[in-house]
Amino acid sequence: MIKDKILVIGASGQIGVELTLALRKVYGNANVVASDLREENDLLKGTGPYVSLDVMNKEMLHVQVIRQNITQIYLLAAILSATGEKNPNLAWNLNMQGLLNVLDIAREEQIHKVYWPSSIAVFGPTSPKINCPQQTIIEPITVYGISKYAGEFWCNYYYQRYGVDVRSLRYPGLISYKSAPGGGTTDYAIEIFHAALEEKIYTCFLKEDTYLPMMYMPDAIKATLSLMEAPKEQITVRTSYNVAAMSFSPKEIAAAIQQHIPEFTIQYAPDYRQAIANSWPQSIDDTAARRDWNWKPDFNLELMTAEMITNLQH
Ligand code: NAD
Ligand code: AKB
Repeated sequence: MIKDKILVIGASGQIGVELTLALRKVYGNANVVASDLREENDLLKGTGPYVSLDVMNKEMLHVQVIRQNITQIYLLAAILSATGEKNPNLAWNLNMQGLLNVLDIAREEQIHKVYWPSSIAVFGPTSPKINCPQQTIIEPITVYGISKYAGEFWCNYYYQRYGVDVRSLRYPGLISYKSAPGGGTTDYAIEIFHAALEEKIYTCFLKEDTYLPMMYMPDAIKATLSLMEAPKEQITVRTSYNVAAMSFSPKEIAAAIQQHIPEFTIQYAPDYRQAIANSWPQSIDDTAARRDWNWKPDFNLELMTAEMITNLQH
């Protein structure tokens, strides 16, 4: 049996840190190589190999894949929705070229599996708002959403044409306490916890009734590992799977936090991110993920809030 050797690209980011640690538990520390453009995250230090790597430099990436005998690649390097609107060209270039570099190398080196996350940002104002289906009208209005939707079809293309086993999830907004978020519209749902514990007041950049699909990081890691471990014949979606856990508004998460910190207050000053949030669905239908690889989340708003507060207090 060939032992898997994994390369995580973008390992110092919000998902990368936790996914790298989770993969190291499953595959062994030495078999998961973390890489990023920026320096190694403190939580990764001493837990396994780290290389400095720019996914835009295809030659350097190729050398690392060969040198390290890589058999699986997890590509997490991207520019998210809010930062993307400030620099659309940069977002398009990184999000597209980074993916194409990885897919090409995966094809040439016969990499066993590739993981690449998409997002609920693929959906646009014409998509259904409630329980947005897997397949529906998809007309994104952000450069991030456009790049994710195009990326989904590149994944499907490399699978259909070259047999590259690339798998993908449309993550909702991810909430976590270990590493900071990287410039998304859903980042408010993390900032609010830090503000509640430190200043006891939070000024939210979205309106109080803005519902968005969200997920606690342990569920996102569970979904990712389940998808990647599922037998190939069970994967029926080769663009990207909808995955859902919870949906709430700023007003509702503030109320959940007040259950633990009664003196906490929230005020609202919507900015350019409101238009991005308005274009996304409020909730997502993830029937295909539940059917194909038994997806089921563990955390709702109350459980996630209790865990976030406990963990941030320590
Ligand atoms: P992040 O911004 O926290 O992390 C991305 C990492 O990629 C950073 O550490 C950054 O230094 C690195 N990076 C940037 N350019 C690079 C380059 N040229 N070469 C190598 N590394 C580079 O992002 P994240 O939140 O961890 O997101 C990871 C992936 O998941 C992205 O594709 C994102 O679109 C997707 N996603 C995230 C969320 C979320 O809520 N966090 C939701 C949906 C989808
Ligand atoms: C963002 O807000 O850009 C991300 C996402 C939902 O893709 N968190």
